Amino acid sequence: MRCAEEIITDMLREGGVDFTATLPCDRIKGLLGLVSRGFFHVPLTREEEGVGICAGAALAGKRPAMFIQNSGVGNMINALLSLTGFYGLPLAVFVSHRGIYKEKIAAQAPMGLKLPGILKGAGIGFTSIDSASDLEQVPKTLEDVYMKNKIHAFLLSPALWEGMELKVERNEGPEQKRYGAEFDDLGGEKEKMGLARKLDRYEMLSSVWAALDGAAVVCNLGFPSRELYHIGHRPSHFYMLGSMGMATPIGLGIALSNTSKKVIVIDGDGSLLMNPGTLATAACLSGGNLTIFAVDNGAYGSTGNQPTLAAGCIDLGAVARGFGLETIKAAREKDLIDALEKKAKGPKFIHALALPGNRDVPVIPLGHMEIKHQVMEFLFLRG
Ligand SMILES: Cc1ncc(C[n+]2csc(CCOP(=O)(O)OP(=O)(O)O)c2C)c(N)n1
Repeated sequence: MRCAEEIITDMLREGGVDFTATLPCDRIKGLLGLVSRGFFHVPLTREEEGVGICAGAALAGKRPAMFIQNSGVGNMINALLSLTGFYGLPLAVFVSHRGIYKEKIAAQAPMGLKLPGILKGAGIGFTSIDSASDLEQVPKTLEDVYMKNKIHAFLLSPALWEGMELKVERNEGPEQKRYGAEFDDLGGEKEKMGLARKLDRYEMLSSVWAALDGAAVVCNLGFPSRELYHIGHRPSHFYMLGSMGMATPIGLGIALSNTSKKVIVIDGDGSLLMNPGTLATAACLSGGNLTIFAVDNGAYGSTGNQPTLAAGCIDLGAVARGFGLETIKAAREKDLIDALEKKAKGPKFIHALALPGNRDVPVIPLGHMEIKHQVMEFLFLRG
């Protein structure tokens, strides 16, 4: 029996799709692997960017399709309406519909449950795909998208994949391409300078955990927060449960509002690339109480280690320096701790070079309101 991922990719091929753009979700990593290997593929930094790229591709005569998580639809609405829809360009959007079926992450529910209403309100057509038999609707709808220049979203329920597991490695992400010369390609020098990647995120967070004491810590969503909680909870930790790209903005907001506390943001390369403009705001507005600890593992770790553009093409440290942030590159335990403890006049960006990989730790047992209240109590403490 062909699995759902293979059926979909066959339908794409038959429907003439020749341009794909993806931003990963854990629940469609099998599909993403097939798409990135089988079609012209653009790995995105932000879903909204994909709308623009696909609009350009459609102008150039392509049949574009996007593959994203439903949270990303929230990042796309304006561009979908004022660009794709307005100019009458075709776009098929395959959406991993989270928060509706056997969902472990509560923060997926708000967008997941409201998504059909949001699409309806925006006048965007959609088809809910809950089982293999629903896939029969895809070919005709795809034809409509490209022949009648429509936007259409296919909402892929996690129920679809049940019992139809991809037979090839299910966890296989998109092809591990190298996107250009590796920025830190210093040969043997890298080792001597202590910039060779030796620690994964869990090892890195364990190494610096003690140095986070006393600071308000905003931690990136997914495995970074789960791992930090597992290493050791403090009431000063704001664990993000959703809202990718918001770690540094949240930390910046705290740092601007409470200058008596040190604020440390544990961000990720994928999340920073989704919202790099926040580094400009941080560099220009914040003071020495803000530190951005950017765990650069070159991957969307939490969704299956699909490579980000930081895996060889983008030097995040150089980006941060370009915006005017004091930047320190580090990979070894001692250097990471020294970097955190180093006094700085302005905001500091620690480019923490890590290996990809997640530790299989459980989801955080605290409720979101409990997390909020603990952090607020910590922030209102004097001294
Ligand atoms: C808008 C949006 N798009 C996609 C996702 C799915 N998602 C959750 S975590 C994550 C990866 C984050 O990668 P990175 O910031 O590099 O951190 P890492 O997990 O590698 O430490 C993705 C793509 C999401 N939650 N929100």
